Amino acid sequence: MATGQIFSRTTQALFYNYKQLPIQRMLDFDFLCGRDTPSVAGIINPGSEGFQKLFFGQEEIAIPVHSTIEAACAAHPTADVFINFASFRSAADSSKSALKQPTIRVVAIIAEGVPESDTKELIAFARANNKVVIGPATVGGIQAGAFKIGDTAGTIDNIIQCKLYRPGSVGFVSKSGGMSNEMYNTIARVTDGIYEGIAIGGDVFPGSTLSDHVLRFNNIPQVKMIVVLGELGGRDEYSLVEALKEGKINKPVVAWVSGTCARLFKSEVQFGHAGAKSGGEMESAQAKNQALKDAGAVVPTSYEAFETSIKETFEKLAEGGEISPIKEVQPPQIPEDLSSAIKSGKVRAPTHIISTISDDRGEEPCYAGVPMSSIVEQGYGVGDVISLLWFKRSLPRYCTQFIEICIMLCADHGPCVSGAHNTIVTARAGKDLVSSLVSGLLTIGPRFGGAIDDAARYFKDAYDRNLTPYEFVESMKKKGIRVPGIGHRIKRGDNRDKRVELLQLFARTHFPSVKYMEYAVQVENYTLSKANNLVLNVDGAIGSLFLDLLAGSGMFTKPEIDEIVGIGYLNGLFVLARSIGLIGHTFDQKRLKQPLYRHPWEDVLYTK
Ligand code: Q5B
Repeated sequence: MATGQIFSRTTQALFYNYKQLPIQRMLDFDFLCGRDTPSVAGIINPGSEGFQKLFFGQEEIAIPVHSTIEAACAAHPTADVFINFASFRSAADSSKSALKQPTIRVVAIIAEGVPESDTKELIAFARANNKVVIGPATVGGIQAGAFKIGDTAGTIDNIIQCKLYRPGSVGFVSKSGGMSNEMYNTIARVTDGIYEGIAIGGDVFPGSTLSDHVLRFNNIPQVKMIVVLGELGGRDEYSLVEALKEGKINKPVVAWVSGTCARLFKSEVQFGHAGAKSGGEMESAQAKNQALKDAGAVVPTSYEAFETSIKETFEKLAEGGEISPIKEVQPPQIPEDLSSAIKSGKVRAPTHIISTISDDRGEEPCYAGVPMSSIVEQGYGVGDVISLLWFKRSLPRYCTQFIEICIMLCADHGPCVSGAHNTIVTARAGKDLVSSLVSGLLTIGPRFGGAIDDAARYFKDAYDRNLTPYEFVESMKKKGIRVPGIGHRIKRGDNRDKRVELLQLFARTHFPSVKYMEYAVQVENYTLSKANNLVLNVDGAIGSLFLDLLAGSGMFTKPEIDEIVGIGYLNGLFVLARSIGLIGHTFDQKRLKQPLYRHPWEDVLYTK
């Protein structure tokens, strides 16, 4: 293992697997410490490339994302720390690849449950190549005021509380990541703070050991005293004992091995970490504490007394002039995220969109206030959903049934109509479903299917102004406007559109009033007297009958009806309905594996 410093204020890392929160916490720490460069140079997210936006202080920065470790190392040759957030399944392989990169010096493995045989292999490789492995099963480590791995030291509030934004004089190493957070706090209370803290992880075979880091701290001039928190199980602490006995450590070491309570249990006890289990006597916390004490470490009588031992050791050094007082700095304020500031009621921000028809924020989505479960449990149909989302109210059953009949009757009208033709040609050109559908939908307009709104507008205006059918049709003729809802390419006076008849029958049976529809029929009688193709078509039938629905249901005020007709809701019925058929035509063509359509020459009149 390398000796001395492994991090600095310019250290940069590559972060394996995109985890927004720990990366943002690293960048927030950087900002707090006044670093010039972000400590995360790049992200490796297998299979994806690009950039991830994150905050560096108040500024948004784009951190490059690479799909392979090799590509990331090539792009960021000065980033020498690899922070591995892979799961236990892939952590060993990715760590091995990272260690093999010449640019990578330190690998931190966060995952728990990495197979011991894999870890041993990683340790052997790292030792042979003079590299450092921290973990597995670790939160990482921190060099105060310089560099932090992932979630180490928790929230920004905790980091500020523990003064980790500037270096102190204490080197700290522990097995437990959770306890290291606690100890950062303790150390900040009774000393001038942490210089560097490492959690080696709770596995039986850690990538680097307590003594590895203690020996390293011994070589760092800024570290004046060393605090060690071990735990029962394993023999790692004995290599520290040996180092102390051999005089390899000349700085005061305050140590405690936790787990003394294991003796209170009759059988073998396994604590949270894989390595933390009471084995033989040698592995007990008591034996290790005694050995450390005998070797010259300051070992308290209990964990409660640990803080006092650290305090006394620090004060002795300070009194002896070995520690000069630290110049306190005021860390900058990390800007609060807008979402959390809004949540806590600290700020208000204008919204950019207003929505009144649906809400997906609660436990279940709601349509106009009606939860999904009610829609299903109370047997709502498509007509009810349309009335909630379009008209923002629950309409009576006969109305929603009428809407559903419109949808069913207009779903398709064969392959020869404009929309279906376009869809078929598009599908046969090899285009996808959405393109084929949209190509058909785009034909819906004043001549084809999209005359419902205009039919409603003109019939309403004429009826409300008491125009006779003659006055209405002739006034339209004078203006050069075809009567919307009248006329059909194939339907005739003697070959009526069955759909129109069915809609009329339903309305006459269920609607309280069909005055607008009867007016449209009178208009049809007049236009049929002019030409046999000028029948009331399906658009005209729906347009006039919807006026009756709006006026007769008692659910809409006059201004609301004017607004619906003015905005033009009703073509939506045809668009929605015909989408069903157009999707069917797309599937049909694809199923039939139809080739590219080419219109026959014989069907075109070539003329000058
Ligand atoms: N004339 C629909 O016309 C069509 C007249 C008129 C006064 C009229 C035409 C029209 C209004 C728009 C409308 C919806 C273009 C139709 C639909 C869905 C569909 C489709 C499907 C489905 C048909 C012959 C003579 C001319 C014209 C006059 C025609 N319409 N006069 N008011 N409304 N209607 N669209 O057959 O004197 O000879 O010059 O624009 O409601 O789209 O199945 O196919 O489900 O898919 O091409 O049902 O009526 O008639 O243009 O040869 O005109 O009648 O002025 O008079 P045609 P043209 P003149 S439903």
